[in-house]
Amino acid sequence: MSDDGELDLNSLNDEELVQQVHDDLYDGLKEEVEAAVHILLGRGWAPYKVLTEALVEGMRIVGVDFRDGILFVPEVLLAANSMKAGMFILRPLLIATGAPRQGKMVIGTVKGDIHDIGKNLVGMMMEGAGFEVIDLGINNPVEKYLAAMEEHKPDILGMSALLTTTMPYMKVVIDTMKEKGMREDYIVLVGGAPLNEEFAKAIGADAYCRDAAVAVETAKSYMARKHNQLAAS
Ligand code: B1M
Repeated sequence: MSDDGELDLNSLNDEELVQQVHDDLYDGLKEEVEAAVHILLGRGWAPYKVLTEALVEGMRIVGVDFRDGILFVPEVLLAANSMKAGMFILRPLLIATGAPRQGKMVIGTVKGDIHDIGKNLVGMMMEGAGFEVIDLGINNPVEKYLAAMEEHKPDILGMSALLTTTMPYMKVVIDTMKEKGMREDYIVLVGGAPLNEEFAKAIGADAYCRDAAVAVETAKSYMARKHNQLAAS
């Protein structure tokens, strides 16, 4: 503690500082979260480690108390804004890996759903892995996905949903792609907390991605398959 009673984040060891980020995220203290992210990076932490151990884990704790009715939407919004501020610092570091160009992905959160932290994270990690990412934002109706595929001609369509009420909309998009005879032209990857592999299979997606790291690995392996098929034909 400093003389004026303020906690000096620099005085905390790594473990205490990560704990403090969880608390500050919970309390929606954006500036404190930003300061701690800078300190952890300054101590040589890899951006991905800061992201997962400090920010994502902090948001997981927020999610538990949101579910249990201890936190409410306004508090969770503040926590989300603090998380985004931390992610904003990490973004250039995560995407500046100089990875060779892998392919192109259009990604968006489905209609009726405004959760975007996970989608943003997937976008960042994909960029870091060498993918060009076109982010459609939140609350996307099928028309918006179709227009983006037409305009950008991506290799991959990524969809995110965080609500059990919005995840079925992914099937609407995939069914429309089938009706238009364009389903086979794209690799469709889906993700979001309430999804699982079974659901992805049932709606006709190519794969479910549990988290951003899995999304990158899955995208890479599908791109390799696509290139092999093209080479063989
Ligand atoms: Co919402 N919310 N929320 N919320 N919220 C959840 C999802 C909930 C599980 C909370 C709970 O009850 N425990 C619950 C859903 C319950 C259900 O459907 N079964 C819920 C609810 C109910 C609601 C409202 C209905 C609340 C209300 O109004 N009464 C409302 C809905 C609004 C709407 O969308 N129409 C609402 C609103 C909000 C806020 C606006 C306050 C805020 C969102 C702010 C924002 O995103 N800008 C919010 C938040 C923050 C959450 C929790 C707490 C955290 C979500 C998050 O950012 N996680 C969440 C609790 C939880 O998920 N446990 C909750 C961190 C993020 C890194 O993880 O998003 O899972 P995640 O993404 C991961 C993977 O899932 C995966 O990779 C990501 C990175 O590793 N992934 C993909 C995600 N998308 C992918 C796409 C891919 C691949 C992988 O494509 C290839």
